[in-house]
Amino acid sequence: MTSGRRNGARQDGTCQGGTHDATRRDFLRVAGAWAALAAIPDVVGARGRIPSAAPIAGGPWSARRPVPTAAQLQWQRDELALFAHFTVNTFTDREWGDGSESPALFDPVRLDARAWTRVAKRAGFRSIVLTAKHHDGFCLWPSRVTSHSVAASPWRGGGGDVVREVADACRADGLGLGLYLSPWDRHEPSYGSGRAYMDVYCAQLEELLAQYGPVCEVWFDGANGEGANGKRQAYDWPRIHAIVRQLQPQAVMFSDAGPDVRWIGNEKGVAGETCWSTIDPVSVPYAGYDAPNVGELLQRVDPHGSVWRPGETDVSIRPGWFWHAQEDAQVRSVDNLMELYFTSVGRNSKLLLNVPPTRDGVFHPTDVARLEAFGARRAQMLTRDFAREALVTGAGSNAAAAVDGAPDTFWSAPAGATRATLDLALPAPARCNVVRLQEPIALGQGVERFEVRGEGVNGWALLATGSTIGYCRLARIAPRVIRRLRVIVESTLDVPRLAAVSLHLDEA
Ligand code: FUL
Repeated sequence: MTSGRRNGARQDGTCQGGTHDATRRDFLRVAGAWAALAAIPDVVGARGRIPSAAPIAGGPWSARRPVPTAAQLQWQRDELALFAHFTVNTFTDREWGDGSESPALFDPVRLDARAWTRVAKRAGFRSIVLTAKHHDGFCLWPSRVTSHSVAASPWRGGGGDVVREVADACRADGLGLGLYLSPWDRHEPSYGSGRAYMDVYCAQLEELLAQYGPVCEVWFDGANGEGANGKRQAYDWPRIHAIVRQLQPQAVMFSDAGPDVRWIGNEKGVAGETCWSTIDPVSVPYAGYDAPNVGELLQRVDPHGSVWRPGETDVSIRPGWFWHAQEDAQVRSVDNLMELYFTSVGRNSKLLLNVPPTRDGVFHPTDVARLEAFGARRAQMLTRDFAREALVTGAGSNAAAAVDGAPDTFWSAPAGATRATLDLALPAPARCNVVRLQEPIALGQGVERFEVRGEGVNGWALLATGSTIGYCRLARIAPRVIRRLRVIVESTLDVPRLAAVSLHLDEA
């Protein structure tokens, strides 16, 4: 999506043998530096949603640190969302349509949104983010402000509505609905005219947010290309954000610049080894902001940032974002999906995994098999926790809460501590290869250096070291039998606190 990146498309939007070699950053560079000038900065975040801050009890920390809103907290705890890229591109074999595609192309004869949601649910995903409109401008719902939509297609005799079907299926299966509405529209004639296009875009946003029930996430891509007439569009982000806040106040908004959740800075599925949920909003002021190293900055952002804006890791299960027959043999393996889980959720981010429907409107059987195997492998790893009910000792309060399996309870070191140690004696020696740590992020994020040591048959060994923890830190360790564990918070910006310490075995 966003600030000059995106490795999913060639500059001409075609897909060649599964190799997508032009990034969006490349595209923006070619297009020139105008994007920064054209966009309207929104440096203060969303209207009325400046995150609150938690008072710090005692200690040398005089500042109040940012904390998540209820919506941001829920968004992060969901861990996994499915992305569904679907539009005329699915039928033209392109990644970026140019807006000239005929709606007659769109005819997903076996479309079954309930099949999407059932698979997503079985694999442990909690929501689906659908491309209601991609850059080509084709609307998957019958928009009243354009004729370039499903209403002009042969699908369901022109009476169909993909957004409605996906919304209903999500509701039936208890999943959240997220919607992607590309600001960049290569079909709409008013694109590049300023206010007139904003009126069209905002009308579309209002349709999507008023007609389909609760929406949990609104996804704003940062791509902002030149219109056919050579004009560039300025986006009125404050106006856009206000519509979301008014119509779906519980939804989080995603973009390079949030305001609620931020892009993680690449489309490879990799959050920073160091990954903070706090940012200085001025450092990435608007969606599509391009600057040297902005991708690296978004990966890690800023321990001293004044705003809570956790990172979302969007990545595709295939080389492209849209379905291409020639990529059917390039679907990520289960090992690879597990790796993505470790480098996203396991680095204090959320994984938004794209699974593109085929021309029939279903997920390809290979993708379905991989998703299900990914779900089974994660469940197998996480369900068995060898540290559960361990005997825990540590200064401060509630040490046993670190192993009680409840995300809302936590161990807290004494106020004023800058370093703290938690010792676990396991109920029985156990063979493990994964350590999982969590901070109680409802109170913010503080740990900036930790290490984990374990005692096995050959004595004590250093198992893992790291910087941030945040919502979740997953560390792979060499497989070994462990009977005691020591977690040392070496440095922190807040009272040392841990909501969970667990030990697992990931068996390939
Ligand atoms: C990018 C877009 O240009 C891609 O087509 C895709 O939608 C990706 C998620 O975001 O910026």
